[in-house]
Amino acid sequence: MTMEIYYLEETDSICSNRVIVTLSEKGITDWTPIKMLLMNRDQFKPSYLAMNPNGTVPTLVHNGAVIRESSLICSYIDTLKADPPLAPEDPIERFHMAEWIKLFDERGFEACAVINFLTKFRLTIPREEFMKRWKYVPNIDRLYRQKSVLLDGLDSPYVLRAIGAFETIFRRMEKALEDDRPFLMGDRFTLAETNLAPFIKVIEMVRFLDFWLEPYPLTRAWWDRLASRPSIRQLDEFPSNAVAEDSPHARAGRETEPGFREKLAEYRETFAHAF
Ligand SMILES: N[C@@H](CCC(=O)N[C@@H](CS)C(=O)NCC(=O)O)C(=O)O
Repeated sequence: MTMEIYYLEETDSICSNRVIVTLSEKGITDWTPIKMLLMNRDQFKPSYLAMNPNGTVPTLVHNGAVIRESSLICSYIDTLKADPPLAPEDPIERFHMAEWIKLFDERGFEACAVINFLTKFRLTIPREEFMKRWKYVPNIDRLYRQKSVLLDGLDSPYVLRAIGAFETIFRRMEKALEDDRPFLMGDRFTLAETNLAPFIKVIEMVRFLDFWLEPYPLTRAWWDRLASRPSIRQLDEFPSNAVAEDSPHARAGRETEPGFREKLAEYRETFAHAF
């Protein structure tokens, strides 16, 4: 049996880290790491595109079979070994978990990418790097989003969209956690956690998490529980971590915070009815 994982080993690589956290929680160590670098445009090399025509990372290859899409890769990993199970036993609850993951895929991913682009990528990486990369991006949605956020910063409409996505996620989490359950699906840590934690990590890296979660104390406590797990703690050992106060994420976050807080207040005032 062989298992290769093409991934980015960086603290803010949200989709790769979903897979890394899931593997750690399952205690699976017999896999071959194939590290990619977006700045080298590894994701657009013909041999990679032949496996993953989306030109995105991660990709898992198990005994020659290719599995794409981080949330599907995590579900696949959970089937490889029974213990510990990362999904509820009850079939209905399994669908409820899938509903969370769908929300994180459909809205959380874009929102998290926007926060990364608005802060670290916009303020610390030369624009020319992106100009070179944009020539290859095979997906028009991704291209327009990246350009809009890098060129227009806080004025990009994607910023308010990103705020809205996380506000929806946090409001729903706060409600789900009202019955004192430690994790989204109850007593068991599941794929709902492995699929969301890397996104929250980025918000923490740019130092937005403390003020953003002020109205969501149960979600805050949920994150504190997760952050102490070895599977999540290891992310701080990867390159581009933001442990230091002068790290690119911390610096770019501090610079963006005042304008971002205004946008968050604007969203909360205008969309108080949204859920
Ligand atoms: N829906 C995909 C999205 C993967 C994705 O977009 N990954 C980013 C890195 S976090 C990427 O590969 N970006 C390529 C680029 O920006 O050119 C998944 O969940 O696997």
